Amino acid sequence: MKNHAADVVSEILRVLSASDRWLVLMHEKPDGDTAGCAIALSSLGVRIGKDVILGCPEQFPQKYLFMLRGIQHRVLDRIPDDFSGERCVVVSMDTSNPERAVSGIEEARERCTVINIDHHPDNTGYGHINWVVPTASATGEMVTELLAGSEWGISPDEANALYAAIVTDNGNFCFPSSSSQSHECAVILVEAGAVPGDIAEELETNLSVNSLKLWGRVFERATVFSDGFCAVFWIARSDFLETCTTRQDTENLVNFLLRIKGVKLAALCGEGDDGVRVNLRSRFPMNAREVAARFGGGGHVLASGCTIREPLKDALSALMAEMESHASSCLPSNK
Ligand SMILES: [Mn+2]
Repeated sequence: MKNHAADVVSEILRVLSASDRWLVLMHEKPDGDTAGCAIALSSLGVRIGKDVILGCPEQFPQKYLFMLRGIQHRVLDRIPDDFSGERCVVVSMDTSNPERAVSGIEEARERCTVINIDHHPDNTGYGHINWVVPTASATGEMVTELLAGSEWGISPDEANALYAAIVTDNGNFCFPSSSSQSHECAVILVEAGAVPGDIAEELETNLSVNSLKLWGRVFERATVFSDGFCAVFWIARSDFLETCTTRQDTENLVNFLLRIKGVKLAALCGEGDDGVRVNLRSRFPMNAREVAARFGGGGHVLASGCTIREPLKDALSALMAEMESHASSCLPSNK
């Protein structure tokens, strides 16, 4: 497999090897990619005798519990103060900035080495070692490369976690981000013991009836606008309460809007305690990240997000106006 960055990879392996205590972190609202990467690296740490903490900024999502295979995780609201010294390393997975990480990562930087492994193009480079590969379809590809290139190899459980990380982020190799590199990683992981059929079953047959009831409400509200190029739907806080669901039941829900013929820019607005969380998805030539950036958000060109601190109704109309103006700037010939 072609090596993205031999120097940084060997530097990361050197630091991991030299450190006795690893704190491996997932980002807020953990998705399959951050969870799979953090679990795989934690599993490696346990396997080679390191003292490992797998840290999650909030409750670990039920649907990814299958990846843990006995690896303990801890919900952390802050990086522990005693995590300090040259034998300690923090590894932040798939996390583009300190705000999305367990809090205190910038202070921890003064006390120990911070490694930042990510594929978000807007990564702020907050680590001592920053390995950012925007062309990777998932951070899982990078961690596959890291482990495959190490003396420790990849165990079957780690291979399963990394395979799940990759397929959840690149839509089962269907998103434009999927590359020959993605498929090469799949070969490495299957040879290391990943079982794609089992992972697909874990990932695809885990719905609760409550989440379907939530989705039913949301689908009912689908609105297509801007000459059929844009689509939105929304969730009020009361929908979560009445269907006994949480934001975790909405991961990738926005992708359904892109299945409407002709839609190239789609958004899901979810009302939360601290504003309206917006998930955006686009197809070329529309740029979801540009729209998210108008509201202070970020992410990938085709998949991004932001939070709008307005009442739901106002957030929705501001967002739709921004989407409409983006659509007309991208597709002038269609107007
Ligand atoms: Mn990712």
